[in-house]
Amino acid sequence: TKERRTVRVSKYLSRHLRHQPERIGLTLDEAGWADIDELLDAAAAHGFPVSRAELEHAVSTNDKKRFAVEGNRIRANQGHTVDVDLGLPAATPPPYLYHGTVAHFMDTIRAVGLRPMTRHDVHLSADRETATRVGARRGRPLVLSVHSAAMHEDGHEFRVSANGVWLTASVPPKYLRLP
Ligand code: HQG
Repeated sequence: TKERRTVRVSKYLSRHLRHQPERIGLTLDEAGWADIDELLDAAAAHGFPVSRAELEHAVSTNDKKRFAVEGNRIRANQGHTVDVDLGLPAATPPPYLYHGTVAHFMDTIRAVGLRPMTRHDVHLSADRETATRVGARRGRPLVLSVHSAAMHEDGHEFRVSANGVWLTASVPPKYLRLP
């Protein structure tokens, strides 16, 4: 179906705009932008032809607004493992933010707090529903509350991505309220 094709295109974009641009010979600039024509040429040359219309449809209908398009460039709004500087300004978080995870990470999280693991930042959600969905990707979701106002007061920096994901370098255990 068209919808399944769109999800495939979105996953292909995520893979190459967040994690493995070099896999298709694509170069991102320091802020994570790729030239759309270069991306489409690279995808076609590597066995995954995508039309400009399909790309635009995948971007505009994306459930999490994962991508930004500006003129002839595109980037992922968050979730990178490659080294990029999105250039987001530091922002004041709401008093609490939420993180969805699963039980088998909890011993480590209790001991060392939330770490970015393979990504650039710890990803936090503004509401419990979103955090629940994030945790549910891995199993039965557990939602942790993060006392972001206290962190901010103590000098931890927060940024918010263009699609509303809150990002911070790490969350020490003392700011976590565990379920
Ligand atoms: C866990 C998706 C052990 C953490 C989602 C998570 C999100 C620890 C996993 C975005 C830990 C990392 C990010 C510690 C954290 N010890 N485990 N100290 N600290 N963890 O995928 O937040 O669909 O890198 O709880 O919706 O799950 O791709 O992060 O389970 O927005 O756009 O280590 O990815 O967005 O996993 O998800 P991830 P995440 P997209």
